[in-house]
Amino acid sequence: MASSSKPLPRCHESLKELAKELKMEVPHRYVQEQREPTFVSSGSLPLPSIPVIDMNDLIKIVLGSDDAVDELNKLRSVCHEWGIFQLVNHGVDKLLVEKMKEAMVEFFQIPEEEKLRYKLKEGEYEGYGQTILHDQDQKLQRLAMTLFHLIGQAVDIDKQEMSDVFEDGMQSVRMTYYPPCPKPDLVIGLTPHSDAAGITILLQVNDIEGLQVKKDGIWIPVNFLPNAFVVNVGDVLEIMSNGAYNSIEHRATVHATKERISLAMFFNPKFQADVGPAKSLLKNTRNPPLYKTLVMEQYLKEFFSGKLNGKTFLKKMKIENEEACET
Ligand SMILES: O=C(O)CCC(=O)C(=O)O
Repeated sequence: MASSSKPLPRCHESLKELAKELKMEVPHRYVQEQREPTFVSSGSLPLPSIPVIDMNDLIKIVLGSDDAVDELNKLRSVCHEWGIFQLVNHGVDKLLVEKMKEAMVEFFQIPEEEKLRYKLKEGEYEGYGQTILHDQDQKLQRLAMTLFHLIGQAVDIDKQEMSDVFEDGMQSVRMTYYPPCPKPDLVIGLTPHSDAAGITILLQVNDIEGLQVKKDGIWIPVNFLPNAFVVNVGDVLEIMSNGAYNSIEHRATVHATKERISLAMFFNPKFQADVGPAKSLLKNTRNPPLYKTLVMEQYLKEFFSGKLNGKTFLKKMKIENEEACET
């Protein structure tokens, strides 16, 4: 699943095929007239780095250690201020991650006709999803569930409520191939958006950077740490936390001469779960709900009925002041 459709028009040729045909000109339909500029570091203004969360430290909380409170506080402030972090020591075997990456590179080399078998339906993405994750699936789900519990605990959402929403929830994958583009400054690889999911775990398959996140109105490139998973806070967590967390708006750029491949794994609530401010949180904090509640099925329908456009869908989920007075 995930945040859908770039404003790029749907076209029958694949991006890889198109890239082969490209000489020096970018077809007009791919040109982004008004791309917001990227942060440029200088001596006095170094590139802000995405916070790092160490799973080994977080695990102490799961084990019930009292001296791990700082780690939980760090997780809360990172999810609030950034909505993205690099997770190190995540426990997923390095070799298996390498295998997944190799499988993805191979996937993008298979003939187009064969690849079409995996293509997502119209109205979803111009990317491909498939079960390359097979071997890793359970480990990744367990990791995601542990993160959900900790992220919930950090803002006073009951563990049981997180389990009720996310245990055996929907998981989906998007692999995206970004072909080299002779004029990278003119195009955007993936339109700015936040993910509809609870969390997204992102992997970059080769070492070509391209992910950028919007922090305090500025687009910052993400330098992936070796062996780390980049974890995005999605809209569902912003809603469940009643705004204590912020989903991260991100986009992807393309490289002038090199292809880039990314894998986004989306961890979502169950189809029947309510997506709304967590009941235990509202009770524990006595705050009024700032977002509406929709059943996940309906939430997804509404999300995918619009175009990818920053965090506009989330705005629609917000309860306006007058509505709040009525409830
Ligand atoms: O390619 C990337 O690094 C980002 C991918 C992404 O944001 C997505 O698939 O939703």
